[in-house]
Amino acid sequence: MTLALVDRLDRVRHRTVLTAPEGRWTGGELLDTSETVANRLLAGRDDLAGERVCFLVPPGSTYAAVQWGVWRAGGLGVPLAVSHPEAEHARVLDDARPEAVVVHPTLTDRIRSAARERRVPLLETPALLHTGPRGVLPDVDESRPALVLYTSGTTGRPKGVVLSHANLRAQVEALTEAWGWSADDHILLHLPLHHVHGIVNVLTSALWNGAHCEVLPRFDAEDVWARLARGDVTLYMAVPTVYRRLLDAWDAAEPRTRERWSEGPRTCRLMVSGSAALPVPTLERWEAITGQRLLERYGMTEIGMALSNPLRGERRAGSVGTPLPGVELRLVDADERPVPDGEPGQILVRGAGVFASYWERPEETAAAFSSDGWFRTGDLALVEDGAYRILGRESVDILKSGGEKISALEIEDVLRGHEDVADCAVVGIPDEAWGDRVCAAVVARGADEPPVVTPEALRAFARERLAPYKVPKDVLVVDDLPRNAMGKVAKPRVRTLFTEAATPATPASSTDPGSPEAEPPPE
Ligand code: MCA
Ligand code: AMP
Repeated sequence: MTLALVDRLDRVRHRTVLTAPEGRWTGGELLDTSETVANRLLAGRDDLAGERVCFLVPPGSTYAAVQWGVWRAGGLGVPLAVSHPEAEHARVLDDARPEAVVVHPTLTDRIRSAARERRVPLLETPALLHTGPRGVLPDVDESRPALVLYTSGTTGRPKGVVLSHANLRAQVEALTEAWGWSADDHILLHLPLHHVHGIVNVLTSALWNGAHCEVLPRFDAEDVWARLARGDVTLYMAVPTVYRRLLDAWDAAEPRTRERWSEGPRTCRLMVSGSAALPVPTLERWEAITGQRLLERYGMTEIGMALSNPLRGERRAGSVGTPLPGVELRLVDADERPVPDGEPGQILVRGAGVFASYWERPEETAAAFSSDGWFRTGDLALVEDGAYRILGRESVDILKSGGEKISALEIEDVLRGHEDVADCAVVGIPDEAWGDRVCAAVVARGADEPPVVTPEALRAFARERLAPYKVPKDVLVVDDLPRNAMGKVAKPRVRTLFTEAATPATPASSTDPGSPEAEPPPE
């Protein structure tokens, strides 16, 4: 059986489906190149049979050809983040144990030593795309695993979420129906391609529907405005930080430029925001400037998209709407009994889009599901006039910055590895631009005056070991961490250290429903 993802591309053999820094590709070109990649990866074997293939490739048509090629060879794709340092890649290699890493030559330096130390072969993309021997590609059943996406959790180190082809299909079909995707759509893509948002909501949905996906090499607010201003983009999806950046660029522009920029989005049929709470002032300002009322939706790596405001009908500010087609959702109390409308509860989700397991973590997988198969999201919400409002997360240790999920515990583990750090606590401070601003309070080892550990040295230490968005933006060296009666670090009081130290203060948007201030007492 051919994968539906492949069949769908076959229907648009002669249409342009990708515009990327490498050029324009039709569905047929993407299919042919992914077949070459699949044959090269198979190297004479019948089926990769779920072997992991990591790939470190910038967003573009090569990325798509590699991803589709891994799938067509029966492999399990593990996309690596182009912004991450080698230490993060090394941890993924240790966890996923891939049989190979496909790498774009511009990124080889970022993974060469880690791969060599682990004896994982590196396959560079130019060679991989060149036609070689052709063989019969395997039949890949939809129940087979397709992707491992790494996501931060409450247990420190990121864990791999295994999504099957059937999960991806269910997620894409739900969005196709709810958001009215068609082959006439043209979407811009500048989101990173190691997350569901960029991979499923944008790239895979576009290719599934034979639409045109235009890949920008990176996010640049002026470039995005210039593209939108041409008036041919029909769909746009981004995180709240991106909309905020676009608003800042608009504010800084000349009146005539503003006028031109504002005209472009008026021809879009839909603009979507998600991955973090959309502050109401951002929604309102965007509508005032562009005439577009953003559609806010809610999702998670483990489940894809679950809740969405309607395509047609009222898009309510501060609300994430109602369940998407095929998604079952309930709110429960601490005993996992459903709560009545108007009362807060944890979101549980069931459905064909929901993942089945974390990669090689049976205990964490078991803990993530209730006995009757509901996935525990750890997010709190309530139902208000028939629509869901997200209240925040149960754990103070999960932060969201610029749409990136971050574990405070993971950062603390790394900082504690610095020889001059005795202890530390990482918190998220509500921030208009980032959502949560990652901040670290650090107790220095020894009694030097002034302390030997400086914020800049610690940030440099973190930068070598962690993704850029996990590097604390502010570091405060303190004598002691505030603790509760049980001796546990009191994170709300750690937050106060930063809000008191801030000059001028950076107040949270009072209308931001995802602000950690909205969480219940965390201890
Ligand atoms: C970059 N920096 C960040 C972030 N991104 N700091 C905190 N949070 C971030 N997200 C750092 C840079 O390393 C740099 O640090 C400084 O901030 C300024 O960088 P800048 O060049 O301005 O940033 P950028 O490269 O323009 O990136 C900002 C961004 C990007 C465009 C908002 O973070 C982004 O694309 N975020 C989207 C992530 C996403 O797709 N999330 C979906 C996952 P320094 O100055 O120290 O060098 S959630 C998901 O998939 C679920 C299913 C869902 O619901 O969608
Ligand atoms: P990730 O694990 O990176 O997929 O991030 C998923 C998390 O992002 C969810 O569990 C929520 O906490 C958060 N999230 C996604 N969309 C929204 C939204 N519209 N409003 C508030 N939080 C959101």
